Amino acid sequence: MAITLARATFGLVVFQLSMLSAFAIYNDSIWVRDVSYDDLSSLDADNASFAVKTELQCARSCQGNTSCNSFFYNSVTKQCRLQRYVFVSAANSTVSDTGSRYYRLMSGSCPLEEGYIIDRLTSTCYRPVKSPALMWEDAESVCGAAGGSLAVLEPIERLDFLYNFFIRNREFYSYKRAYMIGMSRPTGMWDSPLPGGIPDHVWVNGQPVDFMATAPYWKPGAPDSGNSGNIGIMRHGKGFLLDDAPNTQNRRYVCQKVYRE
Ligand SMILES: [Ca+2]
Repeated sequence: MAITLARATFGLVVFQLSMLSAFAIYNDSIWVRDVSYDDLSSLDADNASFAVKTELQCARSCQGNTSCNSFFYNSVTKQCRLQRYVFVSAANSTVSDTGSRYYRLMSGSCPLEEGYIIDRLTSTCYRPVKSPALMWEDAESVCGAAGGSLAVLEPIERLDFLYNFFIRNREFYSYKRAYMIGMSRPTGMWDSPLPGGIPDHVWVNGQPVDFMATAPYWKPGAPDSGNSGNIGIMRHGKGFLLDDAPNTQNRRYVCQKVYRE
């Protein structure tokens, strides 16, 4: 892919990467503009917008806030809006805002062009993979070969980030196209100290799933697939929620890696 570099004033680096343009600050963090969001802004109310004179100042504000992973800057109204959650395309949570531009963080450890989305708050990046769909074990191998694993979504901030990514990006928003995550039941059987048994799902890092902590993010009634529910998935229902499912078919999946500044 051709990348053209041009020196600009104040030590900024401006370049074009396919449909993306970008600028760098502090020599190591690069904020990439996604032109598909030109003249759009976020409906998110969690981060109020504020006035700054330049998009570079907006970028610096984002960089100084570890819960900020992207930002909108409007050069007409001078409004800067920091975003925890990330847009990648075909957003369904944006509103028209003439003059607004959207920027995401570029990282050598989690390349945008490979489909990674970055969560600085938990020092994690994720890569939702649509194709080829794989069996759970093969998906885990692919994620491992990339230096990570299938997505481990505790502590809860991780689950919150990925949930909010899915519900903001329509191209991922399909009930039939569930995404496998790094949750499984290695024993293959529900532990049964109680009548009917209780679920014994674990994350791929060995930690048991905390069903109390994650309860708001489960499909109502789930886990509900009994002895066949051997893997964890996320899919569209009322939100984009956790479910358990039989490990019997190829599915989409979400890899994760450690993000380093
Ligand atoms: Ca289920």
